[in-house]
Amino acid sequence: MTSQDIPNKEILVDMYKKSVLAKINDENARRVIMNGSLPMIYYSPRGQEIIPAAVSVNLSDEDTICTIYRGMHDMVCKGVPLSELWGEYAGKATGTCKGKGGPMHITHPSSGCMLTTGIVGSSLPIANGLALSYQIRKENKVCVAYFGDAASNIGAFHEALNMASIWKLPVVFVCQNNRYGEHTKFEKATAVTKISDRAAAYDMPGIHVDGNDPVAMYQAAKTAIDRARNGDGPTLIEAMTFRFFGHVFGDQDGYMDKGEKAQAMAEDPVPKFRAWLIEQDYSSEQELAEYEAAVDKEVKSAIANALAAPWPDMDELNIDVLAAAQ
Ligand SMILES: Cc1ncc(C[n+]2csc(CCOP(=O)(O)OP(=O)(O)O)c2C)c(N)n1
Ligand SMILES: [Mg+2]
Repeated sequence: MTSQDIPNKEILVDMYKKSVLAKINDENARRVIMNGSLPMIYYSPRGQEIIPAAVSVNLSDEDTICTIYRGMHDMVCKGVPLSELWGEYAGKATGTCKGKGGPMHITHPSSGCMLTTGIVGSSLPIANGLALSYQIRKENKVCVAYFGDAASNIGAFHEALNMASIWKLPVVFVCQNNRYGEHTKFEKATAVTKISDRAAAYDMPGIHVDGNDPVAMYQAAKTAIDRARNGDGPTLIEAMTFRFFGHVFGDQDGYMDKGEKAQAMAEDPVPKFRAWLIEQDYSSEQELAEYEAAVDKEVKSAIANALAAPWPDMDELNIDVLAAAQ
């Protein structure tokens, strides 16, 4: 590791701001579901904020991501505008996909969010396709594929790693290992102890990292993104984390070990990062509190605007589709 790999104060504060934006956005999502103002299916990524925050500070505006149904943090950290994100969650004409995608299919190419998918494992081969286009066009861009631990047991994961390796694609595979795939414990469904070990089978580096540790996660992301950008090929990152709210928000968590969730929540990575920044004198209570209040206001206003926005026009049914109805 060189001194360049140690994030400076500005990067650390930027990373915190991204992670707390994700946390506040999630808190508001759960609030509007619970109070009945926005009935939507929601896969909370709460607890996993540090991973996309650390990845995103290493990406340019032109770089892209492909993510999954649990990708709200990944999207806001990459810069998908809150107004359009919430418009899509609410199924309104103001959404990223004009209300035709809904919560599981957010796409916003201008901020680099190329795909949100509900098909487990499919973010990886699609990220390969994007990365191949950057390579052919000689664009200095990188694509990040986010996915979960259970996705590493799907065929598409293995096919994508193999292809990315033989073609040295500018892609980074970021596995957010939150210890569960739906209602099944990671250890029960996965043959390896470390998913990062699977990288060896495809002749690429595999990094196993504490995804809740901001500095370690930053270094892992930087190493992999620099490698991809320099033309040296893909990396598999396995970022260890924990999912606070069950598979789909509202599930009763009966399949989880007693106490493991409480323990993970007691170690909440976002307030921990906040306290560390203040303790190290990288930021102040006042600066962070002001930012958090402003972000909360911004999220609430995006939600209010989405709820008040019009539904898509009926004509939209025949727009953006391969074949229009006669
Ligand atoms: C191809 C496919 N198989 C099965 C499912 C059903 N399914 C939805 S989420 C999920 C678990 C995925 O877990 P993981 O990859 O760990 O991601 P997480 O939800 O924990 O973020 C499964 C099996 C699906 N959506 N797609
Ligand atoms: Mg999982």
